[in-house]
Amino acid sequence: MIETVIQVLKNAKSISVLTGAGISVNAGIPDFRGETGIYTRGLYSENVFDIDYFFENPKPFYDFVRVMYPVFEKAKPTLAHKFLADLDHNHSVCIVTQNIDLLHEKAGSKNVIHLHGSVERSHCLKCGKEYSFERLKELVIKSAVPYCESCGGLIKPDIVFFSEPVIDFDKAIECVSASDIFFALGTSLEVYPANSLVQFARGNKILINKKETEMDYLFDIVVHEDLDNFFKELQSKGGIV
Ligand code: CNA
Repeated sequence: MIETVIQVLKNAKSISVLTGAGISVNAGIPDFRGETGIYTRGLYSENVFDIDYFFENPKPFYDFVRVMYPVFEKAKPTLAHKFLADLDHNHSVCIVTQNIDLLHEKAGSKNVIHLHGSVERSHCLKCGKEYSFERLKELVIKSAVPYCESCGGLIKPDIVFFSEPVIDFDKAIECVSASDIFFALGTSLEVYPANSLVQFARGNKILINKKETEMDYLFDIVVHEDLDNFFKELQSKGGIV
């Protein structure tokens, strides 16, 4: 299987990649639905990330922010993130990520579409005042729910909650449909519309995910393995480009 992926990579000029929370698990950021995921362990319910619930009761979401922002801050890119960043040297690469953790940028990837936004900035929902990652981290230590320092409005990170439209989906379709190969990495493919991108892919479709997904049958190559182990083995077999 690895030999086939090496061959496919060698022949490809343009590569599109859909990444999910699984690529950041080895960096210490838990996913939602994996073995040690946030939902799997019952740490937070899906409601916490729903926009209507957030407007009703933002406190549970900010309890998550208080715990997770320091984790996001400390996290370092994994071998898989670095492998993707290295592909930039000799290929045209476009990464569509469902992740909010900015680890692709930390690894050096240039062309990243953040379908679900990121933790980089937040805004006041009333006056639009911008807050940096750092500032929000400070505010949630001082109060259970952070309100705007200028107008008292509720602050919301620029991440996409359930029931909100995703960002740059047209660009994501363009990138996926224009590339020679499509990778889906570390994603359960349970979240729409990110999971529909596979239908726009042409050429080889490769899924690498620890657990089986309900969309495995749509891919040409499916590997159920830890991503870092997979790319380490691929590199050891000369599959670096
Ligand atoms: P998910 O539904 O939690 O699925 C993650 C998948 O990754 C699971 O099927 C796991 O089996 C698999 N997995 C876990 N570890 C590894 C590994 N080391 N190697 C290979 N596979 C692994 O997450 P999705 O991304 O599919 O769902 C989309 C959600 C998750 C988006 O809305 C994200 O914002 C959200 N999320 C993001 C982060 C982050 O930014 N790092 C963290 C948690 C959740």
